[in-house]
Amino acid sequence: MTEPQNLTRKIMADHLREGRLIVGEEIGLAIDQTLVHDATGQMAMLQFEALGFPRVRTKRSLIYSDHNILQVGFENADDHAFLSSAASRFGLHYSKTGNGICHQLNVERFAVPGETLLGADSHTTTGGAVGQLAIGAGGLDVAVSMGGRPFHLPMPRVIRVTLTGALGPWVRPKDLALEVLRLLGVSGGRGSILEFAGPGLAGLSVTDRATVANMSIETGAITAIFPSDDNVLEFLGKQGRERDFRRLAADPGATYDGEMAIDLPALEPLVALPHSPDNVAKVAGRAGIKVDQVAIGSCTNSSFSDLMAVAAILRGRKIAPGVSLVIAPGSRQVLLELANRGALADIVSAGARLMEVACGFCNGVGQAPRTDGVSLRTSNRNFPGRSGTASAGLYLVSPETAAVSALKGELTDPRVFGDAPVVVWPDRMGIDDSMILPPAPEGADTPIQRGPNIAPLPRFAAPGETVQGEAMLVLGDNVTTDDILPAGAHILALRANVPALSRYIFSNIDPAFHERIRAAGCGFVVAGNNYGQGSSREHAALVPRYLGLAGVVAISFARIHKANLCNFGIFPLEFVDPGDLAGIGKGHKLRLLGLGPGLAPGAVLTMENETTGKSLRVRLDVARRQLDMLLAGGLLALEASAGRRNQP
Ligand code: MIC
Ligand code: SF4
Repeated sequence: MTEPQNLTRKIMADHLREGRLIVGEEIGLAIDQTLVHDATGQMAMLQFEALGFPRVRTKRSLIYSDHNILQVGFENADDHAFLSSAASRFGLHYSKTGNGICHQLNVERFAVPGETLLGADSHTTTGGAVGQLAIGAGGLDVAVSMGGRPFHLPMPRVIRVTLTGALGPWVRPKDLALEVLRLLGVSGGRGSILEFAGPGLAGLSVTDRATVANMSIETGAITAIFPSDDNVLEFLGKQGRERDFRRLAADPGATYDGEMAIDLPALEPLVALPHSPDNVAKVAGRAGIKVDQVAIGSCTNSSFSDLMAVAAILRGRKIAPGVSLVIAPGSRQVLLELANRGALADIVSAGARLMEVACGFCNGVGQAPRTDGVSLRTSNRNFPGRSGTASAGLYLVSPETAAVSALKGELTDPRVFGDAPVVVWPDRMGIDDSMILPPAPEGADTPIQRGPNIAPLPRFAAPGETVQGEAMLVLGDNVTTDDILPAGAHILALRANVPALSRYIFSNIDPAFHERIRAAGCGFVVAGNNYGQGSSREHAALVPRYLGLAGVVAISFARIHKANLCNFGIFPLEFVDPGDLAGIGKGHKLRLLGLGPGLAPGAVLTMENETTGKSLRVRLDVARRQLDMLLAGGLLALEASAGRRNQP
C-alpha cells in the first residue's frame, strides 16, 4: 500500500522530472502553464528568444498587460507592441491592457486544480486558491520553462495550516492573511509551502482563499495551496469552467513537515502598520489614525466579492471630505459585474475615484500619497517608498475596513458599522475573453516589434579565480527588491532597457550607488537576513550585475532573489559566522578566493578583508546547476558556452 500523501506532494509527484521529494534536495518540476507581465515579460521574452526556443512548449503561456499601463511617453506602448508581437510569434496568449491583473485573471479564467503554474511575479501564489501549484520565479527561469524544461527548486517543507470555525462578521480573509504574517513574520515561511486544511475551509470561497494564497509569499513561503473542493467547483462553474474541475485533497492520515492551527472565530480585523506586512496589529487598538488616502484594489483584494462588499458599505453615503478614495477592480469581468449590478454607481456616488483595471497604485503607478501621508490600502506590501512617496505610511487592511475608514476619515474597526454586507454571487459571471489574443499559427513568421525602448540583452563573462571589489553597501535584515530596484511608474517604464534602468539601483538607499560601483568597476553588497525579499523582479540581479556587482554576502537570502542572482552570475554568499557581518564596513576592500572548476556545491570559501586584514568564511549554498552558471557568468553564458541549441 502506498503511504498517504499531502496535497502538495501529490501534485509534485505528478510533475516530478528530476530529483527526489526529499526536503532540501533540488527537484525539477514539469510546468503546465506560465505567466509573465509587462514588467517582467520584456526580459523573459528577450531571454526566451536568446535561448533559441522556437515556440512555447507548455499547455498554456500568457503575457498580461497590467503593471506598466501609464502611457506618458513612448516607452510603455513600445513595450506592449514588443510583448504582443513576441507572444504571437512564440505561441503565447496576450491579455490586453484593460483586461485585468494577471493573478485575478489566472484564477478566473485559467487556473486548473492539480496543475503547475510558474509565473514571473511573486504573487503567482494566488493560483493556490483553486488547488493549482502556483510558484513565482524570475523571468529567466520562466523563459526556460516556457521552452519545456523543468523548473528547479529545493524540495520544500510542507506545513499544514489547519483552520477551524468560521470568520466572524466583518472579519475577512485579509485578516486571516495578516494573522498568518503575524505568526510567521516576513521570513518564517522560507523553504515551505503552506497547505491549508481543516473544517474552516468550508466558509472560505475561492476569492477568499485567493487573498490568503496571494499574501503567503509575504512570509517568504514558496507558495500556499488549498484543496480543490465543492467551493472550487462552484467557482469554476460560475466561470463556465466546470470541465477544469478535479477534486483534490490530502489523503487522510497524510503527514507534514510542520503544523500550524488558526481558529477563525478568534480573529479580529487586523492592520499591517508601516513599513512591513508582518508589522500586524488589531485595528481596534489603532483606531482613530487620520487617513489621507484609501486605495482599494491590487491582486490581493479586487475580486467581485471584495468590491461588491465595498459598494454595499458605500451605498447612499459619502466619503469623508479629507479622504481620497481610489478603487481599481481586478479584472474587466469584475468591473462589468459591478456595472451591471448598480454597484459602480454606489462607488462613484460616494465620491470614489475609479481607477483603471490594473495593478496601479499597488506598485507606485499613480496615486502616490502626499508627503508624510497616511494611505490605507488593500494591497499586500507596504515597504518604504513603494507608493512613490518615500515619507508616506502605508497601512494594509481588508476592503471592508478600508471602505468604513474612508467614510469616517480615520482608521476604523468596521465592527462598529452595523450589519456586515452579504454578497450574493450570480449563477454565472459575464464571460468574455475577447481581450485575450491568441497567438499566430506556428510558422506564421510574425515580426517582433522592437521600438527604441527595447534594448539588447547585456552579456556577461565568466569570473576569474579571485574576485576583488569594494563593499559598496552594508545593509541590515530584510532588504527588499523594492530597496534594490524601486517601484514607480518612471522606473517601471524602463524594464526593457537595462542601461537606462541602471541609474536607479539602490537609488532610495544611496543615490550615488550607480556612480560609485561604475567607478569601482566591481563590488559586493553585504547584508543581514532574508536579503532580496519581496518581488520576483530579476532586474534586481540583472542590473546590479550589469553595473559590476560580483557577489552579495548575507546571513540568508530570499528564495526567488537567490535564484535570480545565480541566473545572472552574482555569487550569493552566506556568512558561516553571522557575527562576521559586524566586521565589514562600507568601502572595505574584499577579495573572494578559490573560484574555479574544482568548486563543489556548498563549498566554504575564504573572503579576505584587505582593509581590516581579517579573513572570513562564506558558504556558496547552491545546486550544481547553479554553480555551473555562476562559474560561466550566468545562465545565458552557460548555455552559449555549452553550445546548447533549443531548436527542435
Ligand atoms: C510587485 O508586486 O512587487 C510586482 C511589481 O508585481 C513584482 C513584479 C516586478 O517587479 O517585476 C512581483 O511581485 O514579482
Ligand atoms: Fe500587481 Fe501589486 Fe499584485 Fe504586484 S502585488 S502583481 S504590482 S497588484
